[in-house]
Amino acid sequence: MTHVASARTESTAAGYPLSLVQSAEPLTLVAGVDGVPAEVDNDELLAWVAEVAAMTQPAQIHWCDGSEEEWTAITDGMVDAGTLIRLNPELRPNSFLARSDAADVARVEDRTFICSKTEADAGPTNNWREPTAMKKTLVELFTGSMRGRTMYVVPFSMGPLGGPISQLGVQITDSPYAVINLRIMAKIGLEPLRQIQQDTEWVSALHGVGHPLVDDEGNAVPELTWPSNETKYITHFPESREIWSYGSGYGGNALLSKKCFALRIGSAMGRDEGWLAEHMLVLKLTSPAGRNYHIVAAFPSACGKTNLAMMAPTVPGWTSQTIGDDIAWLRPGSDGRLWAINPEAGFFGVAPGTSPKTNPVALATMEANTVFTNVALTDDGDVWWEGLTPEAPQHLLDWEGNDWTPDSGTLAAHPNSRFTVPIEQCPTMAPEWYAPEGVPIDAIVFGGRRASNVPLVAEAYDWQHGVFLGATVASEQTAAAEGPVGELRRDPFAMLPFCGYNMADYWSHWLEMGRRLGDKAPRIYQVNWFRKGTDGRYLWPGFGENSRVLEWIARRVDGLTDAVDAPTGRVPGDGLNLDGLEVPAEDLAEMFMVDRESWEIECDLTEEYFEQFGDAMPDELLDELKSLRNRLSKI
Ligand code: GTP
Ligand code: SPV
Ligand code: MN
Repeated sequence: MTHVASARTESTAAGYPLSLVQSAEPLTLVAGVDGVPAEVDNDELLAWVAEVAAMTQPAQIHWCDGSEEEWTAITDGMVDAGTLIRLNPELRPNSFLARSDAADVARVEDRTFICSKTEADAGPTNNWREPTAMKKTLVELFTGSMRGRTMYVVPFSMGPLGGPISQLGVQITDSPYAVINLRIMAKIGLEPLRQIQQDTEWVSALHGVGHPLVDDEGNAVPELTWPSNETKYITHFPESREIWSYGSGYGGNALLSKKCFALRIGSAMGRDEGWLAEHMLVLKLTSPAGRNYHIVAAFPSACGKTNLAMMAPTVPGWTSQTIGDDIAWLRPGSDGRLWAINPEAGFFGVAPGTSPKTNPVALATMEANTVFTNVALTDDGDVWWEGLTPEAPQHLLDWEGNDWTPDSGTLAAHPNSRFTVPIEQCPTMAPEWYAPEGVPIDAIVFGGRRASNVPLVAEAYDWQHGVFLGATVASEQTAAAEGPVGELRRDPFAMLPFCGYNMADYWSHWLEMGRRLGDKAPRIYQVNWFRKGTDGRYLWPGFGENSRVLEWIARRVDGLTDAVDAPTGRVPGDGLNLDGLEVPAEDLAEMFMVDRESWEIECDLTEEYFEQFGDAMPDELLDELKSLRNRLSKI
């Protein structure tokens, strides 16, 4: 470990406004000396770590090697400090429960900023801050913010190490919770560190919880079970490929490899370099004849990506394997097709609703080596959440650590409580997860939570129409972000909170990708598992039965089944395989019903939505809106 307790002053090093520096005492780090790994072969990295240490003034620096011993040391340390609870090792070996602060339970979209040079580049759907002013605010907040803490330096690879689609990053954090989660979510340690050589491109990601253990006067400040700060900033600098996140320890706010890098910075990289970074699951579906189909699907947060990625098909003879449950990076390959990898190495999945019925694969995945956050604790030291069992245990400690009984009238687990677990523990993991070049994509699916209007499945007429389907996704908001749960909001491509640049430019980039792929482009579909009847019940059984929809998509891809033209896209008619499924004919009809009046209202809302993008709005999507209106006028 590198001890820098004496470096109690701000850095003069490049990049920080000099006006903030009181008395500079820059720190010099040298590879192989004082706990800096000999593997470090990038001067910029050394300088950055030194600058951050001089600014944040931690008690020590720890470079993570990603080893088992390191995991054990960190988890033991947290358990001793009371910031992590070890679960019963007989029931859930090497697994832990973390309880967050009640004010730090989800992504904070109103505190998330895209700091591109111009506001137009961030676009109307992102919060924008001028980069220099934002850095000044951040430097003030980060100054001294790690006093008394260990500053961890975590090198990581997104995607299989050394793969052509993979990317490298380094997260600095003062949160051991973030470190143990990162070790599950990405490939961390000395191997990725070795790959960051002098000229290698890498993303710097600085994270601080904002709760120093020593105050400005040098007095000790008590530790908290979940250190965080009321002031939160989740900021992105797409031009310099930097992330600065302050004040939150939770999920996407703190595991910077995930939404901040793989989606927000990733999407900006994709725009510049000709690829796509998407909020998509990746799965491999195999027919009874052994033909493999690779499908990506974009659904908004907590709308069923993990479920579909781990689905157990109910259609006889079909199997499904998991490649990713949240993020896909897609690139045209040398064969002209679109190839995808899952850049993550683990799942950060929603716990509530996960049960032997809805997702047995997820339950098998988390039998050991799992970090749970904000679920309930059973009396025998295991975990519980709403939906896990039909009946709740008689006594629990809820996600805040309070006694709980079924009569409490509160939720035992937070609705955005999560499990973090390595993909390698997933019994349905496809071996292709390791394939550096990824898998060739056959179909792209868009979906959301829509109680009305949107049919169970529809096929886009062509790529441009598919981009329109993606651009017009709306979904009922879930607990994955702070905000009014249940309210219908636009969430284009399920990327509203994750697009690192102007959403209209992002649509243009997708249209351009379609032109580049030409007749090798995957087909595009829209699905909706959440349509409700007038009585408020879900019309479609969902979960494993969703395989019926994927099977129809697979047959369409191979030209083995016809489809019927409908206003919002091509639909199966009587082409869905419903053998053995008891869904009343009226329900099925309702799932595909197109109500002209409510669709015309939807078109008006789309027009209004598109208007905010002004000149950046691609004409192709305005044309698609006209075509939709035209098709509706004929029914
Ligand atoms: P993020 O990790 O937040 O990006 O979300 P995700 O899309 O991976 O969410 P996840 O799969 O964990 O979604 C969980 C929620 O969707 C739970 O409330 C599930 O019960 C519900 N869900 C998933 N699939 C279905 C389905 O086919 N039908 C219905 N009705 N609900 C579903
Ligand atoms: C989401 O909200 O879409 C997630 C969880 O996948 S988080 O990583 O917290 O963003
Ligand atoms: Mn997500």
